[in-house]
Amino acid sequence: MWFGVVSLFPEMFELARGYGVLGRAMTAGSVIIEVFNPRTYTSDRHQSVDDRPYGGGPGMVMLYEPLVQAIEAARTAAPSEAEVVYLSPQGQTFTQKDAREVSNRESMILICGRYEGIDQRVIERVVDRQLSIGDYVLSGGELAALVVIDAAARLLPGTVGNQASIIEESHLDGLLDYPQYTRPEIAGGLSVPAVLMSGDHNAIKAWRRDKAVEQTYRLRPEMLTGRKLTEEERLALARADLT
Ligand code: 9WO
Repeated sequence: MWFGVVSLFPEMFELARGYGVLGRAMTAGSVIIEVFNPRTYTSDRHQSVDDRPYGGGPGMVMLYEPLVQAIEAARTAAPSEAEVVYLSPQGQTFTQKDAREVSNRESMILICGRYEGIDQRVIERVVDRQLSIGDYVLSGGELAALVVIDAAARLLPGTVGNQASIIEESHLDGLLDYPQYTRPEIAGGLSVPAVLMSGDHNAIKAWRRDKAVEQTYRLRPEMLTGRKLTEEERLALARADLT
């Protein structure tokens, strides 16, 4: 998948190449990140990319022209028509469903703002959609863009470690993960649940599904109240004495 990223800090995306699943996907070429720096598209002697806000107030606002030219360059370089997404706290919250949807695309353009934001006319003229990764303010959109790229990259077929864990994960869709254990058998005075040592794969599967439902109910009940429970989930909660 191809990501065109518009950012004043291209090095932040090169860093990703060095680490883990996303790094390997970049090295293997299944994820291509091409950065377009608005600084390249300035016309004044100081290569200005920002200016003071009309109406006054603190900080600076990213200029329309360099930003739109960088976005146009990204559009031209994209292998297919790409949606233009602005990472901002004003967007809808990015979810696992969005990650899956992004991973099914061939290309996407991500705009990373800096300073106090970008000229509103960029949003009106070229941005298709705003996405937020959560309700907090960062110092720029780059880390949010990397979150979107990372979440989509690990879902791409051929990404190392992909298949088995992704299938397992989508099987327990909308639920938190079940508890995991590894050696030794006793750690901190706590034993591994006996069922996991039993070798009974059906019992292990059932236990994990029960625990996923139970953990979700206990830790993030709103993830369940937002939708209808499946019969399996209702039974799991009953077994845990939670309903
Ligand atoms: C700064 C600011 C200062 C005074 C009054 C209002 C203000 N708003 C902002 C602001 O939102 N700055 C943003 C910094 C401008 C766009 C890039 N920045 C950003 C993106 N911060 N946080 C995000 C972000 C993106 C996606 N998901 C969560 C947060």
